Amino acid sequence: MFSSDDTIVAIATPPGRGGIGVVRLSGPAAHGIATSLAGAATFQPRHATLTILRRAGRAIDQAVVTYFPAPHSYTGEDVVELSAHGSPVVLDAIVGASVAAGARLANPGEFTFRAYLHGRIDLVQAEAVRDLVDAVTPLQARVAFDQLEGTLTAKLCELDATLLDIIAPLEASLDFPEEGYHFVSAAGTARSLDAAIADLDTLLADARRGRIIREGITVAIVGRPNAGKSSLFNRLAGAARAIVTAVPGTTRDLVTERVDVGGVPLTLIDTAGIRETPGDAIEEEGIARARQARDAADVTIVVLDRSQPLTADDRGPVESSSSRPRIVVASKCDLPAAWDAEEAGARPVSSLTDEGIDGLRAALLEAAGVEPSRDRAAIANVRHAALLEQARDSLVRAASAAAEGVPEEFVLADLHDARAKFDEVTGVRPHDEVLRTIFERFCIGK
Ligand SMILES: Nc1nc2c(ncn2[C@@H]2O[C@H](COP(=O)(O)OP(=O)(O)OP(=O)(O)O)[C@@H](O)[C@H]2O)c(=O)[nH]1
Ligand SMILES: [Mg+2]
Repeated sequence: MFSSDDTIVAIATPPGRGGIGVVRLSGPAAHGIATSLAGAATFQPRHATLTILRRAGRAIDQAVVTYFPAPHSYTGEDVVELSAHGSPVVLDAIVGASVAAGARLANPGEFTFRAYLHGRIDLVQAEAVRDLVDAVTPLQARVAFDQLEGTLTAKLCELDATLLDIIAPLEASLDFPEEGYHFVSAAGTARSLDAAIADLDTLLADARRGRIIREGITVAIVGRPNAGKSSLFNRLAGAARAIVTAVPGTTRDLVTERVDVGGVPLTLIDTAGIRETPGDAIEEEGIARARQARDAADVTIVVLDRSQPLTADDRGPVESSSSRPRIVVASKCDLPAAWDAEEAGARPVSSLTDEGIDGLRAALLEAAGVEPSRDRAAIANVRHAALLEQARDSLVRAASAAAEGVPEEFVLADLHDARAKFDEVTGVRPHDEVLRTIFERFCIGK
């Protein structure tokens, strides 16, 4: 995919201006290029050296040069970091001088790819680097950092060791083909496999939570006209985004806003009030969109006005959302109650006084399946989840084959398939296509 015997260069800090900007070189010529730019004989490993970088004798900038000899560097190759003043003009000039001295411009993700290629990190960790750089909430950053620390890889190693323990006696009994299942009973194998499947299930159960942390969830706010949906939306969004009036049927279009709730990015959607007999064609279209938003959302908030008696128009939103994650709120709880919220299983909230709003935020995370206090490594990556599902299928096949006393080689074939999927997650057996899609999504300089 990428060639890796040359020396690459890129600006490692974000585009724009800053106090400092870093240009990174990696490859066999990194040290030589840096010394030629600095007019120095050599740089001491891992020492910050203040020097002046020049191109064709003309000074570009003063910079701090740090040399990390292979293999103790980010990429596992010789790496030099040049910290100069953070001006795009200066940094471009340093990159240009490096290229003139023999470096090549790095492709997106190429530094991390080299780290992977030289065994400094596995594929899960490489993906974690990208997720960490891309994180927009503190929780996303923490989950990514857990993966960078190798939490998922460690779990997969444990599972793999369990599989090897099951495989070894099966392989051994293959050497005695006449009788079958020599060193282990078929039922015992099936039992061990069931335990391994249960372990994998725990890991997969976390995958949904991981996806939510990474990608966030959509929350649709629905209810009859004038129930207080837009007011609640604005309160949760922390800004007066949607129009609020005393006129029923104020909201027509869907209004969306991204908010961070407990580290999870939420896309809130305010919708038109749903009623059976819309006033006009515009309201009718608004209601159709409200229904679509409700059906597509991960969680629905159904708003019932507690200050008014319930009507037939309240029943629709309650009933249509009952089979999916949803929260029923009793709005305007600062006003005298027309019905009993507790009896109706609704959480009292007031967008005016803020009562019940914090509790609602926590309930949203719970309804989405993210408990904010849980502190486990999560599979945040669709690629990982898909591969582990496939591994699970193979294990289930192997377990039922063993339980039926099917000859060992068939059980073994499925077990080897499952291990191959584990290897694919960590990148022991990568496909070029997979590598390309993973590293393409990096930015240059990472
Ligand atoms: N006292 C009080 N009034 C509220 C509260 N929430 C909303 N209201 C009032 O109820 C009326 C309707 O509020 P909206 O937020 O526009 O209701 P909606 O459900 O978006 O209405 P539509 O967009 O027409 O479907 C407005 O007059 C709000 O001021 C609340 O918590 N307390
Ligand atoms: Mg509204």
